[in-house]
Amino acid sequence: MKTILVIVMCIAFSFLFSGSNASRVLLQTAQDPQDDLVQPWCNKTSRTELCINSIQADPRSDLKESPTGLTIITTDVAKSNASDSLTKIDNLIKTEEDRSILSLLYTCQQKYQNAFWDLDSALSILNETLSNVQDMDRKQYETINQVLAAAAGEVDFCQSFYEGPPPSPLDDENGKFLEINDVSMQLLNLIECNKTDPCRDS
Ligand SMILES: *[C@@H]1O[C@H](CO)[C@@H](O)[C@H](O)[C@H]1NC(C)=O
Ligand SMILES: *[C@@H]1O[C@H](CO)[C@@H](O)[C@H](O)[C@H]1NC(C)=O
Ligand SMILES: *[C@@H]1O[C@H](CO)[C@@H](O)[C@H](O)[C@H]1NC(C)=O
Ligand SMILES: CC(=O)N[C@H]1CO[C@H](CO)[C@@H](O)[C@@H]1O
Repeated sequence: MKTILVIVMCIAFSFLFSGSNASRVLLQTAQDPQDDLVQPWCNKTSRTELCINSIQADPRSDLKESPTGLTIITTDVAKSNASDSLTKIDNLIKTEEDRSILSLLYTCQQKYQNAFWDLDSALSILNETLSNVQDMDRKQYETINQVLAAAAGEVDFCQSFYEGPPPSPLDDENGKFLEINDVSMQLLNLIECNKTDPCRDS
């Protein structure tokens, strides 16, 4: 329905601007070439919907022109998730009185801080490979893969530290973080290994 409307509008415009370049520009915009990458790459991951939704919510269209750019976006989402979790932990620590939950919160605070810095270093290498317009080399791939896995390990630790009952106040955050971080790892593996699992050869 939306597509039809856009097409009708474009036809209307091309009559108005016939002979000029304006109609051609409008028709190109209507096709939204960015989605050409988002759909097929996210489709290769096991979390297609989360991948597409996270990337589409990001306004930086220049990053959607390469699979490395897509990985930067999902890594940024995970980073801001970690940051949100840290804010939540800070607030909970102020009022929590149960000692075992306090202990969980202090542990997870440390873990999320580490995860945050892990993602930051992943982002700086991803950004480097993006701006050099060169293929990611194997060493860069290995490093990014390691720091993303390390970030997952931190949050895994936070999740398994405390079994409850009651459930950990960070259950939801941990789950969401691990899911979006998993999308970044799958995209990274797809870029370098053409599969969602890490490449271990050579
Ligand atoms: C997504 O993948 C499925 C198979 O897993 C395929 O049937 C479908 O056409 C793909 N869609 C896009 C938009 O690539
Ligand atoms: C990414 O690289 C560009 C160009 O080299 C640079 O201007 C930008 O500050 C970098 N961004 C981050 C987050 O590192
Ligand atoms: C990537 O893997 C798919 C199957 O998973 C295969 O069809 C395709 O040819 C591979 N591409 C390259 C460049 O190896
Ligand atoms: C705090 C939190 O979990 N924020 C977001 C984390 O990322 C997901 C998407 O993966 C969002 O839906 C959450 O709101």
